[in-house]
Amino acid sequence: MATQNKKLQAWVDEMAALCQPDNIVWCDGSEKEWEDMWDIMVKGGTAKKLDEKKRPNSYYIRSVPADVARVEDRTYICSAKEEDAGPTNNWADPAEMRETLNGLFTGCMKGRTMYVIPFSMGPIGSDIAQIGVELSDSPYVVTNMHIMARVGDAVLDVLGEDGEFVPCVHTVGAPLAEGEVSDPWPCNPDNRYIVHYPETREIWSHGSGYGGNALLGKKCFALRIASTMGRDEGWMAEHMLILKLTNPEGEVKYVAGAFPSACGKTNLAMLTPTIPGWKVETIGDDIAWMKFGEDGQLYAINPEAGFFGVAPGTGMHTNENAMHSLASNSIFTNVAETDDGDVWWEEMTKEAPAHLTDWKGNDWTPDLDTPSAHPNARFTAPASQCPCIAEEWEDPKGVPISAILFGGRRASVVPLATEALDWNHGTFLGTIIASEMTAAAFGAIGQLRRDPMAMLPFCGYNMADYWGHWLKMGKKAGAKMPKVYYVNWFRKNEAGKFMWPGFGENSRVLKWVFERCAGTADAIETAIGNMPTLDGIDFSGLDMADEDIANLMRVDTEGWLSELDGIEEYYATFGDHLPAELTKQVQDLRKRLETSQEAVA
Ligand code: O2Y
Ligand code: MN
Repeated sequence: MATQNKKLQAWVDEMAALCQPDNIVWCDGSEKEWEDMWDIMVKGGTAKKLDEKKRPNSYYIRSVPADVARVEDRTYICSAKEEDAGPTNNWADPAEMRETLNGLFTGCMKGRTMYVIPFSMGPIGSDIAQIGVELSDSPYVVTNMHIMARVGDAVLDVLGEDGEFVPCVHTVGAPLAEGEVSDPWPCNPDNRYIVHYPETREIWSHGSGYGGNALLGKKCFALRIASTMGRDEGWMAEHMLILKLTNPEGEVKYVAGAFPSACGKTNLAMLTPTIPGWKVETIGDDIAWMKFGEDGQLYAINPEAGFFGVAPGTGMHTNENAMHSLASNSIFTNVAETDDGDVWWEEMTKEAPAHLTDWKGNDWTPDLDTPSAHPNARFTAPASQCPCIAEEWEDPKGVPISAILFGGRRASVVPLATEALDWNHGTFLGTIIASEMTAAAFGAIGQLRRDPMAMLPFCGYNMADYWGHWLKMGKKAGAKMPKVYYVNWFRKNEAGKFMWPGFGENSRVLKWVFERCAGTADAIETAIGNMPTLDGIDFSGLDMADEDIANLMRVDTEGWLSELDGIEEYYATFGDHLPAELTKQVQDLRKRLETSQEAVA
C-alpha cells in the first residue's frame, strides 16, 4: 500500500474499479518519474525533447486544435441548489451530473495507466496550504503537476493516516481497445466536462488534456473549490499575483493584484522597475490564498510552484524574468518548433526565424498570415528559476499584504490609479472590474466583459455571496485590511493611442501605492476615490504629452454616471443575493458624481 490513509486508499480503489485502468502508478515526484513520463511521451509521439544545449531538460508538445484552452462553457458548479452557483456559473443538478459522469468514467482508462498524484497547493506543511490528490491517465498531466505543485511522498507524509485531501479525478476520455495504440494527444472534445461539487469538495474532469481543464490543482482546486473553502472557513482564495516591493531605503511592502486575462498580470508580477532604486520581486503570478495571521493582518501564499504562462507576447523586451524562468526544465505546449531543436512564438524575438514548424505541425515562414504559435500556447516553468523570485516566496506563514490592486483593460473612463475610500468601497471597485476583449474567445473584440475580482470563470459559488464574503472579511479585520487600488494601464487618447507606456513604467504607480501605504504620499479625494496629487506619480523622464498625463488622471464624471447604469443593471442579475452594502456604494457614488457635476456647473 502506497499510503497509510485509509480514505485515500479506498477512494483510489473505488475510482480504479470505475475507470478500469490497466495499471495504477503512485507518483513520488522524483526525477526518475519525470524521465519515465517523458520516455513514454517521446516514444508515443506526444512529445519531443528539445536540444539539450539550447533548452536543457525541456520538452515540446502539440495538442490538437480541438483541445487548446480552458472550456468555460463545459465547466460546471454542481451545488445542491442552483442559486448557490449563481447566475455567472454553469449549474447542473449534482445527481444528474453524477449519473452522466458515472457513465462516461466507466472504463474510461482502459488500456491506460492511472497515475495517483498526491500534491500540496502551497509549501508542504504550511497552515495555509491544502492537499489534493489527482488521479489522471495523462503522463503530460504528471509532468506539468511536477512543476506546478509540490508532488510526491512528502505530501503523503503530511496526509498521514487521517488527513483530509481534495479528490480530483481526470481522464482524457479515450479508452483503448485491446492492442490499440493511443493518439499522441488523446482527448474527447465532444464529451468535455469540468465538474466541481463544492459541498463535497470534489473535482471531476473528462475529455480534455489541456491546461486548466486537466491540471486540477490550478483553477479547479486553487480557485473554484478553494473559494468555497475560504467562504466556509474565513479565508480568501483569489485570482491574484503577489509581488514584493522594496523602496530605495530597503523598506518592503507586499502587494496582491487581480486582473482579467490579457492585462499583463504575469508581466506585472515580474516587472523590472524603471525608477531608480526600486525593486520588484515575485511571490506568485496567478493565485493568492490569504488568511489572517495572529496580528490580524492578511497573509498570502502562492499555492503554486510554477508558471503556466501564455507564451505569445513573452520576450526579453516584455518579460526578461519569464524568459529566464523558462530557459530549462520546462514544458512548451502549442508553440512553434525551430529547425534547430528549440521553440519560438510571436514576439519571443523581434524578428521571426526564417522557417519554423508551427503549432499544427505545418511549415511556417514569416510571410504567412497565421501565427506560428497558438495564441493560448503555454510554457510550464518552475517558479524557483525566476531570477526575481523573492527569497520568502515559499515562507509557510505567507507574506503580509498591504495593498490589493484591481485592474482591467479600459480604453476610457477609468483613470490610471485610484485608491478606494475604505474596504467596502474597495470591494465595490473589485466587483465592477470589466475588460475589453482582445481575442474573440469570450465575445466580440473590444466588447466589455464584466469580470468581478477577475474571478468570473473561477468563483466556485454565487458571485454575489462571494462579494458578501469580501465584506465580511473587512468587518472582521477593520483597518488591518489591505488598502485597495483600481488601476488602468490601457486608457486611450482621442487618437486611439495608449497614453500610458505600461510594462516597467508601471513601477511609477506601484511607488505611489507603496507611499500611500507607508503614509508618505498625499492624495486628493474625488467622487470616484482618492487620486494622486499632481506630483504623486513621478512622470519625469517619460515621453508623454502634458495633455495625455492630464487625461490619464481625469475623472470622467459623465462616463462614470453612465457606467453606473450598467453596474446597476448587472447587480440586478444577482437578485436578493446582492449585499446591501454594494447597493449603498452605487447610491453614494452617484451622489458624489452628481454633486461634483453641480459644483462644476
Ligand atoms: O487555457 C488554459 O487552460 C490556461 S488558463 C490560465 C493559465 C494560467 C494562468 N491563468 C490562466 C487564466 O485563464 O486565468
Ligand atoms: Mn489566471
